[in-house]
Amino acid sequence: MNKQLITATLQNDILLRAARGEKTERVPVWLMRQAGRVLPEYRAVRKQMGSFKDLLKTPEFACEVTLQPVDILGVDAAIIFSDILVIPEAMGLNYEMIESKGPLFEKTIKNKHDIEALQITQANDLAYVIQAIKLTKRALNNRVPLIGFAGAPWTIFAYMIEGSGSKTFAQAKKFLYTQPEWAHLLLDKITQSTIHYLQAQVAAGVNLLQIFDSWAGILSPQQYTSFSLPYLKRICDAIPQVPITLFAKGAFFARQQLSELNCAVIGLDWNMDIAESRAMIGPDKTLQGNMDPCLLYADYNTIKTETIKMLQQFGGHKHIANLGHGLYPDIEKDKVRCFIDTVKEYKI
Ligand code: 1CP
Repeated sequence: MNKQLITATLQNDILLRAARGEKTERVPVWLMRQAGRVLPEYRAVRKQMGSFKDLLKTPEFACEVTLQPVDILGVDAAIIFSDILVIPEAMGLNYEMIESKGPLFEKTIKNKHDIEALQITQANDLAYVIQAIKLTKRALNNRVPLIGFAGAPWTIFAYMIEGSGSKTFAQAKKFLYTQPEWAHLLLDKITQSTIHYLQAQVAAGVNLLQIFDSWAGILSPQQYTSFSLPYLKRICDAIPQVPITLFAKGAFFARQQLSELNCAVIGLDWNMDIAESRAMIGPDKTLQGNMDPCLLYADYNTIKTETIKMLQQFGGHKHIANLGHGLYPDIEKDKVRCFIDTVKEYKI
């Protein structure tokens, strides 16, 4: 029964086919942060739950908000409602999500001793996420694929050192320059934890994985080569079962190196030129992205014409349409739908 559930055919598998590089009848589409404050339906569940973390840790509600964009917006995939910060928490660093400010950790990593005290996450440590995935798979009833995700080791490292969001992540970068050996030890522990966590997500039924390296762009090319790419490589090599998307925001300098990793899809942000990216990455990988999220503040006509221009530049194949970063919470739902409908109506 369980095996049947996992191998059952999806009614809409266009996103998976595009991720595998197959020709598709149209361009598939989903949006980073598609579940969230953009939807009044999300805000209602969120209000009922009280805090963001309570919502995250209640599988029934996490499942409900994961399904919302599939039902309301018509996207070609669901992404499990969770956060990249569940890994630092499982390793021993508790955080609070402060309303309209972002995450705040009680304790940060300062030295070797702090790193040694961290646990390596095991497959069953994040049972609430795994339970949410299982519930969501059942509720989706094979309509569309389910995307699992985690933060890239460097991005998780940055939050663990800094203790909150930051414009520069100067403390995290200082750690790389002053304590490189311990930085590698911490990155290794995060990588092991992330691999266990992603393997558990795959076992629970996710069809594709995305790794968010949201703070890739603040590193120099040399630092990225030393402190991010080897860990991304380990993750890609450890999970051959499902296609992996690497989204390294701002890492325009690393596009060629990313193309050498065992991933199926590379996410582009809106600063990255599409033709230049294709030339650097080569013909094999599927590309995802890359509309400026702010386009969705424009009028409907502008949204349509700019979306069509983007689709033409990607060329129709080996492309998964998305924004170049997450949706902003104050964008109108109908504008989001306009972007999605334009992609779905576009004739390759
Ligand atoms: O109730 C709310 O609206 C809180 C806002 C919110 C939401 C909706 C946060 C706080 N996290 C999430 C969910 C979330 N986070 C998803 C869900 C699935 C979906 O995409 O629909 C995902 C994939 C994430 C991933 C995530 N969390 C990233 C990587 C992607 C990115 O935006 O670069 C990062 C950096 C975080 C940390 C985080 N979580 C929340 C906030 C406000 C932040 C950023 C803090 C900062 O600026 O440093």
